Amino acid sequence: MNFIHSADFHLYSGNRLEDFTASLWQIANEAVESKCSFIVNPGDIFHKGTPDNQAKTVFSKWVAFLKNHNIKIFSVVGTHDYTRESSSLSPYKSLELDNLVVYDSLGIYKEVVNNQAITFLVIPHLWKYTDESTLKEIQDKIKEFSQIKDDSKKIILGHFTLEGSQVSDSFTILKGQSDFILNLGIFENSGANYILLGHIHKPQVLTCGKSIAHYSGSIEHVTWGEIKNELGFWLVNNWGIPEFIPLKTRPKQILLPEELSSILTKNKEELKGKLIQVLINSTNSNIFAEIKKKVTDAGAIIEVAPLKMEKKKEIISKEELEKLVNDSGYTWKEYAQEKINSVSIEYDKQLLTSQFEELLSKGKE
Ligand SMILES: [Mn+2]
Repeated sequence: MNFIHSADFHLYSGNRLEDFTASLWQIANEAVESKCSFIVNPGDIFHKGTPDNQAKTVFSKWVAFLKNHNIKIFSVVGTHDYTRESSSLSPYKSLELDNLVVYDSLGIYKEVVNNQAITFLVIPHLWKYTDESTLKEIQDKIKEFSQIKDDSKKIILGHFTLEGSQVSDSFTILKGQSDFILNLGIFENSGANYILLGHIHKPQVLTCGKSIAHYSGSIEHVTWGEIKNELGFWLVNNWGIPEFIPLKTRPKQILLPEELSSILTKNKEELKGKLIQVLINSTNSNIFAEIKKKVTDAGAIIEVAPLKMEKKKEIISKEELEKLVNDSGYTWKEYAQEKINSVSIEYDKQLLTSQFEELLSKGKE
């Protein structure tokens, strides 16, 4: 039996939905070609707890296609799917579809797929994650899970941060940082065949003793801070070791206005089909419009393949940032760390980290 592990779809009409959709279909096609019986998604199918119709349509078509190919989906409510009253997946759960299973609470679930018994231990996004009792509850479930001695395959599906996981090349989650962070060590005697996770957008494998955990990462870059992350998903053949299958995604490039000008003059073909972000150190919308016009005036690029420009968030100039850092008496690294530590929500922390990475690399030039 074969299956795919892919998390963090982040479907949202406001963020390059066609690019995310393209990734989704690569996964579906691979699932069919590799004769997968099911796909697991440990969280964040949608970017919003109340997803828009476009995003819902994309997902619904995907589910229908997989249904026609007799491929089941096991999904978990993630941070982004979650709202206090319900979740983006609640309507799907209510439909009781044959091929889409929605897990929205901590628990052990027994399933049968093509005559193969599978036991899932599911740890979705949990609202009261700071609660000591939540950790106790999870530990009790792991114990209960470990005591199941039957012929079923045992899979842990979770949407949380593991201590030691890498958000980006230069940022690793350490113990004691806020958010719902678990140590892989707690799964040591779980007896799980696989620990398949969502939440961290960089694909990676973490090990601790007998425990091996996989993050699939996201299916497209959700933020600009993530653009260095490789993109793909895990394919498991015949209950073997997961194999990383890369996704073909739109190339992206961050440019300073002068770099853009240079490319437009020398080799505008280079921009074809790329997603470009131009860093402008001004909030003046005229300047943004002027840059956009320059790109649009290159005409042929847009005609051959759409060149998109995402509106850049306000960003301070290199000089201003240097002054801020110098005045603070910190080194660049300390300054960035200080800013990152000042936010309390882990996801914001990750985004800020990614943004800082970008700022710092530009700042050093
Ligand atoms: Mn996510």
